[in-house]
Amino acid sequence: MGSNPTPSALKNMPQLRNATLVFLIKRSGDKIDRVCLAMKKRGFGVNRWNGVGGKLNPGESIEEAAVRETEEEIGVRVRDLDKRAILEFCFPHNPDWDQAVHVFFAEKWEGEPSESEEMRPEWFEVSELPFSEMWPDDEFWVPAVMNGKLVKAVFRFGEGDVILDKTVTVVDKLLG
Ligand code: 6U4
Repeated sequence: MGSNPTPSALKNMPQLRNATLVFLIKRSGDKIDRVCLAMKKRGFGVNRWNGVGGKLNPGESIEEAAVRETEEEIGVRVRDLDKRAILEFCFPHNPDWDQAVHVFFAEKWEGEPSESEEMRPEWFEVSELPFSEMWPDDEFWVPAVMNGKLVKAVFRFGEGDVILDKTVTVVDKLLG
């Protein structure tokens, strides 16, 4: 009895809610040289520069949510989405915040990034990203993604968004 703990351990694994994160990018030749970040004006991640995105609506695919959130938050309609990372964020002190974030580049869009009630967009040189005003995990995966790598990562946060532990892996393929 109780010799194999795996099934109950698996049963207790939380199903992470999906969320999206989209970076509009501009290239110079092959290299990304500019990226659009947006200052979060309210709610989760307030006062941080971030990509745009958010939670899925019922029945929506991850890609549909990425397109909708980008339009709602900075007023542009993206025409392409290229998945570059899957990040799992866990907050043991507040599991309601746990999420799997699907990160995309967009290189084609209609409209110009413009401010909404939720976000204020701005273009940054990739060499001058404002990491001290971004989520603290960003410095551990954003540079690799901007260099063309595909990344899978898991971050566990404590109170005050302190990183308790992390695993960041460059992968050949992103599944899921
Ligand atoms: P509401 O305000 O309910 O409409 P919504 O825009 O759907 O919210 P929100 O604001 O919870 O969703 O979205 C969270 C956003 O923050 C997503 O784009 C993912 C991103 N995000 C969450 N944790 C992050 C982290 N640790 N590092 C990071 N981005 C993170 O770079």
